[in-house]
Amino acid sequence: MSGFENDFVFGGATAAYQAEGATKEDGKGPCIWDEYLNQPGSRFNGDAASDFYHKYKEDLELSRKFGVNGIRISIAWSRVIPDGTGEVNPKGIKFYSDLIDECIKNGVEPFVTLHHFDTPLPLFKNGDWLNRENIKHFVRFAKVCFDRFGDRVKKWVTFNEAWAVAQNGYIIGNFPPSEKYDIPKAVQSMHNMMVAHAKVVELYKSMKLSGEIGIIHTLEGKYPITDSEEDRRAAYLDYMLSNKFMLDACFKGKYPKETVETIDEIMSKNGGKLEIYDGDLEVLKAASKKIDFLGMNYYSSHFLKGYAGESKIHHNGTGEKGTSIFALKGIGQRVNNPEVPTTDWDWPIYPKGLHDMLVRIKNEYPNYKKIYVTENGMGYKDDFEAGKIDDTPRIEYIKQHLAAILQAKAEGVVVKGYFVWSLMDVLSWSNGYNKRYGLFYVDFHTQKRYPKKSAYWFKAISEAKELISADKIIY
Ligand code: BGP
Repeated sequence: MSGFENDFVFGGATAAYQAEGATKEDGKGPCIWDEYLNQPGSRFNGDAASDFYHKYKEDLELSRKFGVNGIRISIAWSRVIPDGTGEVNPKGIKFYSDLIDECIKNGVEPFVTLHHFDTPLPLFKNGDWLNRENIKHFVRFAKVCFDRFGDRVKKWVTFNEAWAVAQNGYIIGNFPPSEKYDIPKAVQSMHNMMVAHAKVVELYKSMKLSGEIGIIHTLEGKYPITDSEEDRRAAYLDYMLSNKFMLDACFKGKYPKETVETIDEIMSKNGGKLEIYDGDLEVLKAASKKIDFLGMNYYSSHFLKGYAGESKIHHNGTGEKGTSIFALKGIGQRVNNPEVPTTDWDWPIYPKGLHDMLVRIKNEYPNYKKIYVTENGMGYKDDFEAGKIDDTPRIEYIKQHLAAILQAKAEGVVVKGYFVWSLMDVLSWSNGYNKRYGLFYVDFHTQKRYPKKSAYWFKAISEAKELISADKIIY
């Protein structure tokens, strides 16, 4: 396949807390990040972020001008229901209503996520996704959103990256509540989020609105670094924990025997046991028959080596290349593959992993209907030269990943869109503002936007519907 069909979405992605700023304006309640990133010693926070709250019209106009015909936004739960459970905030509703109208006016289709890491503070303190009570509050929040915006929003996403919530919060410790190596909590919270997802899918379908609903998973490929039995086993275990457990929940509507046995093994090595409550499996089953699409975030793959020791992790949050450590008890160790380049934050750049994962979804979950690649992009320390940002390495990164998508499409995988993370530069949760991803550069002092070379290139491919070399772009 040489090109993309006419209805392929060339989008840009954002998330409420990373982009909006205005964290205390118009009755917004705090989410967990407002507290977490305002603790003494924190290097940055999202108080201003990219000021999308005030500048969204400009960002959407830029989108239109640069051929971006889809946008991922998320609705901050605590802007709509400030304490997560009580009164609805009319100003929060108005903000999202106006934002959605503005997207549509500009021909930029909104893909709207209900949970992008930003649980309202009281519910977070209450146990977040480990507290099953919070499921019903989330379903209520979803109902408010479907009631108010469901006439105009045609693409809904329940959760963004439940794996990131669980892994970063309970295993790596670089997201709140900053716990480390607690794999049992991570697994339990993932299961609970899958139940919450399934209940929201059920709700949406029962409302007979004319749109579609899906979920976004971050799906990193897991490859053994050698062909040894131990390394293959490590890759298998990491794949099971990070990817297969929740894909099974969403698209098979159950945890097959092999999944249950492997997760039990991982849990018992780490001193825990997964609790599945009465009715959970029925809810998962019902939603698996109704889900309309899979959103797949893909940045990287990992190379695994067998590992028999205790868990040991160092998160590279500053871009000092080569400082990451990641080894998990009962699973394996992620190691450097000398043949694969990495970003400054040690993320392997491996477009083949995207192709392989797309094909794997098609083969293992034949009921998947369609996939949107809902995030892909390159964290990069952009050089700002008097308003010119030549980010050719980012263009190369995106181009290679789009080529991987084209290859998967040629092999029969249904992929209907691609969203660059991120539309404009935004806050990076655990890295700050120097890890930039945007098509549009944001000067965080003035909040002025500057199209990068990648924006001009993205416009060219969105118009041509095929890949174009970066050399063809006059910038
Ligand atoms: C995904 C998140 C995004 C975004 C992106 C880049 O996990 O959905 O919100 O942040 O990763 O990650 P980072 O900012 O950590 O580099």
